[in-house]
Amino acid sequence: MLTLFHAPRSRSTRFIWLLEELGAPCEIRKVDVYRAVSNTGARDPANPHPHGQVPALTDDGVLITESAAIALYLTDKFPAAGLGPTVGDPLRGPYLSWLAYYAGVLEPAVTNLWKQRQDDQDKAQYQTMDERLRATLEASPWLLGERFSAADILFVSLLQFARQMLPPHKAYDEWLARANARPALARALAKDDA
Ligand SMILES: N[C@@H](CCC(=O)N[C@@H](CS)C(=O)NCC(=O)O)C(=O)O
Repeated sequence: MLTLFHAPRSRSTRFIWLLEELGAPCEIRKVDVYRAVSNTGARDPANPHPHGQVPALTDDGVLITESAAIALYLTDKFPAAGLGPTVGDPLRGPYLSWLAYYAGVLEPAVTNLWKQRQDDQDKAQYQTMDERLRATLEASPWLLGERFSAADILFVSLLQFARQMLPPHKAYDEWLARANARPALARALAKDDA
């Protein structure tokens, strides 16, 4: 039994989307992550995430946290949906690389940009990331070429939240538009704050 610990319009929304893409049954349990709003300083005791954040996923009591890990866990658990290349597939390496790139390169780069604290090295790294992503998306519709995957969901969901996290460019806008047209996303958004 899967349970997703979720807050509307947050990083857990992307997993309602992924679960819809996978056709995977899952209980969605809303938790409070906004300690400042609730103004108690306490974590929501219903949230098993060790930092009191979302997303968190449990599978028969086993806890999985961190977006890249949750994406890999779910696509491995439901391989028939084809949302993540499995071991032995030549795209497995690129898939793992993009998931790790999301957590290790994109998230820190856009956080520095967002908080306006980029030094020269951060600016250079951001530019390198932009060039690599653009080149990938100018050559193919998705990060893995013709194949849509959970890696696209991680990256695109950041753009859905704040398009300005990547520079203006047709390749990004078209990527976003392709992803936004997916019926599973519309179903997910209907459940986001239900
Ligand atoms: N590295 C984590 C980041 C999770 C995260 O920052 N979640 C935000 C919501 S989008 C959160 O729970 N913020 C509330 C808090 O930190 O107290 C992941 O990718 O899963």
